[in-house]
Amino acid sequence: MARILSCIQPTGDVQLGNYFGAIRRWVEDQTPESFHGIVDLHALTVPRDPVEMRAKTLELAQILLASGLDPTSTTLFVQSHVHEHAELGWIMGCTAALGELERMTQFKDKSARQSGFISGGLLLYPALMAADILLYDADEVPVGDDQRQHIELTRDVAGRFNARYGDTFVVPKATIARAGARIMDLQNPTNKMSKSADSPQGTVLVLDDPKDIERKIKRAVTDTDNEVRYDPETKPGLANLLQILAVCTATTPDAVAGRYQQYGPLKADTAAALVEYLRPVQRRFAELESDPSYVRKVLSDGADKAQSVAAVTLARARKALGLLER
Ligand code: AQP
Repeated sequence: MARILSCIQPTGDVQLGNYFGAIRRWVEDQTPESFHGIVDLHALTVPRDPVEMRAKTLELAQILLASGLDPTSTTLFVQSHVHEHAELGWIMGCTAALGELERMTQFKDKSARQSGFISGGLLLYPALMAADILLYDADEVPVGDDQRQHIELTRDVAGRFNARYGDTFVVPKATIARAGARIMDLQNPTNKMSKSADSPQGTVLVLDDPKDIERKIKRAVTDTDNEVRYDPETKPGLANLLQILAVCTATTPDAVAGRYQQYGPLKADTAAALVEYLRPVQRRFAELESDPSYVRKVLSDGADKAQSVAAVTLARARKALGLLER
């Protein structure tokens, strides 16, 4: 059974891309070998409001459980509860080259978008992410397409460490879904949908009211030739809607495209399908919201389980590096 590790940041409201690219796959593929972290330390690459940080961390755990993660099988934990992440993160920062980190697309995009202060953490983020993955001897990392480059870096630093200090880490591979791996912003369909993008009308939130979901889908930017065809290059807005409907109806974008002649009915059906798709998650979320102590207990148990694995891997890395034991 493959060991699976994948994480998500409590950086805002969970959007449809997070759900399609990552969360739904965590749920579908979960086994006792699945580890999923809420990576709060990653969220600190930009200054955060502390009150919101706590609230968003708890809310994200509730969304993950409402989505169907089963804590009797999957290990769900908060990254900062397992100190081994920060420690191996430093070691990985010393294993990655500066040039490698500077080449990361996400670093270039996010640093270009930020005016003024850019934290050192934004550059080091992929080193901490490598640590997140390697601590759990993960074979597979189910992520959206935007994370492909970070997983490649993880593979490179794991290989480099193993070559320098002896076989220590499992070299993982990214697993990317065929549909839903890159959901685009509905208003700017050449940009990926993102929690932190300032595009409220282009971003569908998992907890959005059905009326808002309908409105956002119906106003999604498409093109003017009104020919229904799956072509992400020349028709990115339409391709995005076809992807969304394909995931909701468990088929492929091409198959969905074959059923429509006009954009209007396609948009109406996509909105309706998405509302139904998210309805059970929203219902379970409302139930869990009223019981925060249950969620806190899940996270506490999850941290214990995660740490029992992470500590063994970190000890192996420390030994390989020759760090003196106490
Ligand atoms: N648009 C997307 N389509 C498909 N998958 C996506 N993911 C993110 N956006 C899309 C996947 O969601 C998982 C968790 O992402 P994250 O929270 O770690 O950060 P991110 O990739 O940077 O996602 P966001 O929403 O854009 O967050 P912010 O705005 O905080 O940077 C990952 O597996 C990711 O691939």
